[in-house]
Amino acid sequence: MTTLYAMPGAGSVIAEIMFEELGMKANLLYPDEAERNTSSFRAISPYGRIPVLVTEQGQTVFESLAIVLMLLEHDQAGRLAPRQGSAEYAGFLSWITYLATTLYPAVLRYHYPDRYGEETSVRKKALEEMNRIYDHIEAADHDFVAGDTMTVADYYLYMLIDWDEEADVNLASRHKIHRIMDKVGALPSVKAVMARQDN
Ligand SMILES: N[C@@H](CCC(=O)N[C@@H](CS)C(=O)NCC(=O)O)C(=O)O
Repeated sequence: MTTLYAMPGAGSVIAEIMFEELGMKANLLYPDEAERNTSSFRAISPYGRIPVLVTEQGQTVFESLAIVLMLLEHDQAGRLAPRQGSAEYAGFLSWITYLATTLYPAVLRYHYPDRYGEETSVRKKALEEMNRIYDHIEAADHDFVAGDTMTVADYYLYMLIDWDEEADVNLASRHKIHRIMDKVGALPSVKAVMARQDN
């Protein structure tokens, strides 16, 4: 069976939502900080970070974006993303990569400012960057994050915004993102996954 190394309310949420959407059974493991610092865990996740996926074939995948792309191989019906090679695929790949490589790190800097420098200024700049990225998403000429249909990129944004402690203020005038959050949050898969997180 597929295994996911997870943490409640962490980057493993996106994989959990995909399992639900794809009807995949998975074994969820919750390593504590000490376990995440062991050499055996560091061998599968260099920074000791969550999430890590271990496929049925025993392949190990770290980094949430890599896990999303790996799990999309199980989406035979193409419900969660445009098919590779389609006209929409380039946009999908660009936007989900943008979230994973810009917004996710900004949210991490907001939550763990001490890792990056002087806390107040790191946090302030992280928040500014989060808002800049929200602006880019809001201004893009399509209804959802990566195009005119909902994709796993919208679920990914939902996960990141769930960690934004100032989301009420930050999203107040961003009606498109607000609407996307409402639609994603209403999905039974998302409701089920969020209900079992501890945050
Ligand atoms: N770029 C990584 C970031 C993963 C990450 O930072 N995960 C956090 C949880 S959301 C974590 O493991 N934090 C524990 C730590 O850094 O010690 C990804 O997309 O998977």
